[in-house]
Amino acid sequence: MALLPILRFPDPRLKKLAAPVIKIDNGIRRLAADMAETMYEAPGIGLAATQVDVHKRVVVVDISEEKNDLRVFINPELSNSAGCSIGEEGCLSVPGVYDKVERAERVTVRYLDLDGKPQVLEAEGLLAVCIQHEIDHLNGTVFVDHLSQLKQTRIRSKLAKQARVTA
Ligand code: GNR
Ligand code: NI
Repeated sequence: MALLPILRFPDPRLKKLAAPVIKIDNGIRRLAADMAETMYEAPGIGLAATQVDVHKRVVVVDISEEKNDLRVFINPELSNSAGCSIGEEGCLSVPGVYDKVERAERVTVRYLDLDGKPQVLEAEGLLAVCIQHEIDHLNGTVFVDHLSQLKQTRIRSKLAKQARVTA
């Protein structure tokens, strides 16, 4: 197992479109395990492969309090969404920034599990939000992209300042 470095906004690599996984081999299983370790250590409730500079459609999520309910989504797709809810989001690639984003309230997600078996999940609440946030990453979108241009400019300067202090 290994901790992977997480890309920080506005790194242009966060804008890459991730490619579907064609074969679930040991490399993909290793990637999912390393992503889970990285997510738990951060700590966060989700992580997309894009954030660790691997441009493949792999996501890990664990929204449980006890951190004992790891979900791995390979090639996740929203097949249905309903309702709308606005909630505060954060992102491991945009540390220290939290803002409201509008999302579907309920989603149906189709994906492959680590055995390559097709699965369907109906999600709502935080799980639904997290899955939408992670699929956005696979498509090169960060939650900041949903905010106004003014907020995006402020976030860029806040992160640039942070980077100078930590350098
Ligand atoms: O840890 C995370 N928390 C979170 C809170 C509200 C909405 C979305 C998230 S996902 C985030 C981890 C992350 O950056 N995943 O890409
Ligand atoms: Ni994120």
